[in-house]
Amino acid sequence: MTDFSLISNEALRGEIEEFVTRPAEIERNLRVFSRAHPRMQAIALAVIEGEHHLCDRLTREALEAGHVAIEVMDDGLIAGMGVVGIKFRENFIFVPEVLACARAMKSGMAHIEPILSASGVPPAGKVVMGTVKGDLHDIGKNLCIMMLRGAGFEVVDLGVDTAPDAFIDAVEESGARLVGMSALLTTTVPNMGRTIEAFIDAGLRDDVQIMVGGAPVTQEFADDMGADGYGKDALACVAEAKRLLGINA
Ligand code: B12
Repeated sequence: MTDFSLISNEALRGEIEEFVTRPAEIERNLRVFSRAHPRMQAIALAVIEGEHHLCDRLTREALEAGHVAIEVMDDGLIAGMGVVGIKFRENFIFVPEVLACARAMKSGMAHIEPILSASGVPPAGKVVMGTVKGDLHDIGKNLCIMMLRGAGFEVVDLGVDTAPDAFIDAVEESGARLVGMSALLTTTVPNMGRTIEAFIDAGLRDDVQIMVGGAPVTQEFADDMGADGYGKDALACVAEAKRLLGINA
C-alpha cells in the first residue's frame, strides 16, 4: 500500500499524488520526501511551483537554521527538480514553467554555492567543465562545479553549448589535465564522443583525462565513447576527478 501521508507537507503530497504515477518513481519520491525535513519539503515545493523569491528565502533560512548545504541541495532543490522533470516529461508543464522552476532552483543554489565552493583546502588540480554543443542544460554541471570548487579544484567553466574546439582551447590555455562534459539530451550525448575525437585529432588525447555525466549518460555510454570516467551525481563527479588525477581522497 502506498502511504502518501508519510509526506508531511500537504501541497507537496498533493503534487506527488497527482503527478507521479510510475511505481518506481512514487516509491523513490516517498522515500526521499518522507525522511526530508519539513523545511526541505518546502524548498522542494518552491522549486516545483517555480517560486524563486520563496525558494531564495527558504534556502537562506534553512542554512541559517543550521541545515547543511548538501542536505538543502539533495533533499530540497534536487528532489524538487526531480518532480519538475516528471511533470515536464508527462506534459503537465512546458518549457516556460520549467524555466521558472530552473530560476527558483538557481536562486536557492546561489546560497549553497559560497558554502560548497569555500574549500580552504590547497588547490587540488584544474578542471575544464562544460555542457556539450547543442545542449543548454546547466543546473547539474553547475552543481558539479560547486562541489569541485569545494573540494579544492580550480574550475574553468565553459558554460553551455560548448563546441569541441572550445574545450580544446580551454585545455591549451589553462593547462588543465581534466575535462568534464555534461549532456542532458539523448541527441547531444553523441557530441561528447565527438569532442573526445576532436582531442584525438588535435593530438591532445593523451594529455587529458575526460569524464562525462548528465541524466542520460551511463557508465556504458562513457566506456563506448572512450571517456576515462563517469559520475552519476556531483559527489561522484568529485570522486571521479580525484581518481582520474590520482589525488588521494
Ligand atoms: C530544467 C530542464 C530544462 C531547462 C534547463 C534550464 C537550465 N538552465 O539548465 C530548459 C527549460 C531550458 C530545458 C530545455 C529543454 N529541455 Co530540458 N529538462 C530540464 C529538466 C526538467 C531538469 C534538468 C536538471 O536540471 N536536473 C537537475 C540536475 C541537478 O540533474 P542533472 O542535470 O542530471 O545533473 C546531475 C547528474 O547528472 C550529474 N552530472 C551532470 N553533469 C555532469 C558532468 C560530469 C562530468 C559528471 C561526472 C556528472 C554530471 O551531476 C549532477 C548533479 O547531481 C530535465 C528532466 C530531468 N529529469 O533531467 C529536462 C530534460 C533534460 N529536457 C528535455 C527536453 C526534451 C528539453 C527541450 C528539447 C525541450 C524543448 N522542447 O525545447 C529543451 C532543449 C534545450 C537545449 N537545447 O538544451 C528532456 C530530454 C529528453 C531526452 N531524452 O533527450 C528532459 C529529460 C525532460 C523530459 N523527460 O522530457 N530543459
